[in-house]
Amino acid sequence: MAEVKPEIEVTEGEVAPVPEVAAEKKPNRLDRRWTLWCDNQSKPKQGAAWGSSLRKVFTFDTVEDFWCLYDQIIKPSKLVGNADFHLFRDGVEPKWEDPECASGGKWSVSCKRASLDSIWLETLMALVGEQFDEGDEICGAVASVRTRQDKVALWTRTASNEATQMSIGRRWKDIIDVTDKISYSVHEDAKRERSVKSRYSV
Ligand code: MGP
Repeated sequence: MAEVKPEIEVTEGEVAPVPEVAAEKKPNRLDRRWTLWCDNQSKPKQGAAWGSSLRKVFTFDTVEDFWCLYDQIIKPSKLVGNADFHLFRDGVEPKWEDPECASGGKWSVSCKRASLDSIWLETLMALVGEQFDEGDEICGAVASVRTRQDKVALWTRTASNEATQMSIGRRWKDIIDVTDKISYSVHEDAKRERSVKSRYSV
């Protein structure tokens, strides 16, 4: 009987790579690493500083890990009242005090509970999929469950750059497909006063 030659030569002890399978299994890298955080402020401890219940959930940098996380974790609409999800660039804390956020602000949209999950998912995909021309300006996004009205916010880095913020706001509004006006507020203003006037709107 004629000897059957393997298509890929292997020496003893080596594992032959099968090109197609190896290519399929290679993870799809994202341009950046992202971290999901959760903040459950439903039962705040008396005297506890804001942020003391903020926890890192998971950091990822592949499409596969993003979808795995998304599938495994509860949707924001199922969070208890007064809780938040934050998806931020890895290394940036979802706080006004973080150096990347300190001079920034946020675009925010109030929504009914029924639209919270879809707005959040569209926003997540826009972030990890780098759908903003000004990607370096984006710090992250927050989904907030509140008794009054739920909210999703997009945090950006340089509040003073009106042209950049307007461009991001228009793009985000288009992505999440809302028709009502959305507005931009500055973290520095929020630090000073409870009722914050919006700086820009689209
Ligand atoms: P919030 O959670 O962003 O808004 O901030 P919420 O709960 O929807 O209420 P709103 O009516 O103010 O929009 C609520 C409060 O938490 C703020 O007024 C601050 O006292 C505090 N807080 C929120 N953030 C995001 C920060 C932060 O980054 N740093 C600090 N030090 N306090 C914050």
